[in-house]
Amino acid sequence: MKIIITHKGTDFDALASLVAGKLLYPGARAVLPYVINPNLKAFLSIHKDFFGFYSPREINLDEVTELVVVDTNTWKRLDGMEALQTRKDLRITVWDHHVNGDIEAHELHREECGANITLMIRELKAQRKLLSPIQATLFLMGLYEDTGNLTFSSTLAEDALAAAYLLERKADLQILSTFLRQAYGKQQKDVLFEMIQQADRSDVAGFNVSIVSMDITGHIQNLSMVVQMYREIVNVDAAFGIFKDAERERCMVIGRSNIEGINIGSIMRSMGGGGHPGAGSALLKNTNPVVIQEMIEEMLKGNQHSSVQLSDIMSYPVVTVDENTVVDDVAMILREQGCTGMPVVDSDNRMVGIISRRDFKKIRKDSQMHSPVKAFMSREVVSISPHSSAIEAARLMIKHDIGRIPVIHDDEIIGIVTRSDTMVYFYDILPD
Ligand SMILES: [Mn+2]
Repeated sequence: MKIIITHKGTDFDALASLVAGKLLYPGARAVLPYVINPNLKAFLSIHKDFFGFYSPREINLDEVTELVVVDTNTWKRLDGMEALQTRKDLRITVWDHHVNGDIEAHELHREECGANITLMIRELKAQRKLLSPIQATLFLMGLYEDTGNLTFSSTLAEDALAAAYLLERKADLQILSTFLRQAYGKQQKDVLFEMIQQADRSDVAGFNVSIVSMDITGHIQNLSMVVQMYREIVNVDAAFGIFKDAERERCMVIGRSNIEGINIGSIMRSMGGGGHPGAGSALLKNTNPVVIQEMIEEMLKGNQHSSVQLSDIMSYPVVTVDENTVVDDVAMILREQGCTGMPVVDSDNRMVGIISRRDFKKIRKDSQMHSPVKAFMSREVVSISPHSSAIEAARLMIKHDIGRIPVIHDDEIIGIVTRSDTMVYFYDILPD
């Protein structure tokens, strides 16, 4: 007898992998562990008969000759399979996206990617297996749950391609959101309550910060939302939650910041995770929460110095034009420089305005092309200090609908920051 088995505390990725296993190994029995995640119970209460799972007690382990293990690679995560561990005659196949494990497989399909189902979809595609909409829906639930809707930093391009494939196979997003998005349920409420009970605040490098560590079991959805709510409730500059999952030997670190001085994304990237200035997360294996807390505090202290200033990304030297230059000549300079606008200065080299292609639209008559540029330039000039951040520059650009901001230091234009400079900062400097 060939059986397919997955980890206890079964989540949607594990369940999806069991069903995918049935497609890849026709005739094999899929065995659902006794202990499954709560949100799975709701789904299975409706779909159980459709999938035809076996319970461990329905399987006579003596009859098992072949074992397919999916979404785990660790004996102790299996439910009711202890007797198999010492069997020498057992042929074992493993499909897993976790790195660690102690199951010695004869056939091993192990790769790090966002969800285990992604690996199995690759094989289903290769074998041209047909998927029903219900199967596609379940597979997408597994994929979305394990990748946080493709937002976790562990997500690979292949996960997104697998999601696209499942949507083509008519995965039902309506059903999916019913079972997956239990946004603020009991689990989230319990976590938030425990965080608030701890509510440690400390002053780190002048920032009001709260770092809370707690133990969790299994995957809890929307932890990032809980950390966000926590930060708002305790009203700190930045909040961090360190969630230790002892069973999986890992810590999920989630951060939220409300101020520019703390860049959560860069802190998470230095711990192997990812994110944006205001929000991010990292998944650390075999690490102790105390060490993680110290790492965060160290980075908060160093953050001020390591954060990129505008002077690092601005363009310079800056081409300027004198306010008395005629419009015709300014147009020519802009063309030659290949830019769409530039600062206008007076005889003391102080900035008095900015001229951009948009200002040229004010010109109605040809004769005006011989007027001095000061007649058409914009006098309301937004400028910025070299010590500001790229985020501040981006905010100013959005607020004033402008594409370039002169960088002024001691009344002097020392550079100019453009949309493309800020784009380079937001995309290129960030490691993947
Ligand atoms: Mn998984």
